[in-house]
Amino acid sequence: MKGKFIVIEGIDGSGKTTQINQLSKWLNSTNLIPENNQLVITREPGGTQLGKYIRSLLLDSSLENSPNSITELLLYAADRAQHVNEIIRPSLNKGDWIISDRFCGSTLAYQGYGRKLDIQLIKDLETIATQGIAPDLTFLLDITVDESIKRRISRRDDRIEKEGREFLSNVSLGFKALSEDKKWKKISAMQSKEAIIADMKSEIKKLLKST
Ligand code: T5A
Repeated sequence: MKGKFIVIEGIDGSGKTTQINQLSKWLNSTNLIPENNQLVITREPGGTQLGKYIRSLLLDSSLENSPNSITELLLYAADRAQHVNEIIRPSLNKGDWIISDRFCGSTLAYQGYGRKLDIQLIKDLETIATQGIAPDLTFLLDITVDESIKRRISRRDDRIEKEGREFLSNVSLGFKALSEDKKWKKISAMQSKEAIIADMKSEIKKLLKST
């Protein structure tokens, strides 16, 4: 793969969107991305047209009969398979850079540690959906569960956010464990927005030096 694939993970409200906007401005103002290539900003679920439909099925909190845990897992896997095939693989082959708001780590954290689904099953689906594509760099934006709840107080919760504090605490523990296992770059997202972006820029520069 010629391009670079960067993923931002974290619990709800950890500041992923905020930091992706900042990173995008910064990267587009540098000459780090080769001249004939571009920066692709995307997300899961919902990075493709099909994925947008899947996203609304997954996050709609008004559904009378919401998806059961296995259906939910399969919908996230279907969204990812489409995303990898339609956006991620072709962009990386062209040499483009990708920043994705969430990827496989979110499924391990939410459906594995949150829903307590079988981790091996999740990994098997990950293999099917990604066909070997993996990020070059994953950031975990780490905030406390209290801070996550505080930052989202004025907004309506989606179906996953409605699961509440205990679920989110398990997801948060999952992210911390994954970040150690998988050597992600864990950044305290309790810092100012400026301090967080400075840490991220420095890790991206290190990635480029090492490749
Ligand atoms: N999901 C996803 C699964 O269960 N399994 C999976 O496999 C996948 C891929 C997706 C949902 O689906 C689940 C996880 C999610 O519940 P999403 O759109 O990714 O939904 O959901 P969120 O993570 O909730 O996205 P948000 O947009 O709500 O959160 P962000 O992007 O992390 O946070 P952001 O940047 O919008 O910031 C939130 C607020 O905090 C402020 C911002 O101004 C904003 O008001 N803020 C800060 N405040 C103080 N200090 C800072 N440093 C701040 N940074 C941001």
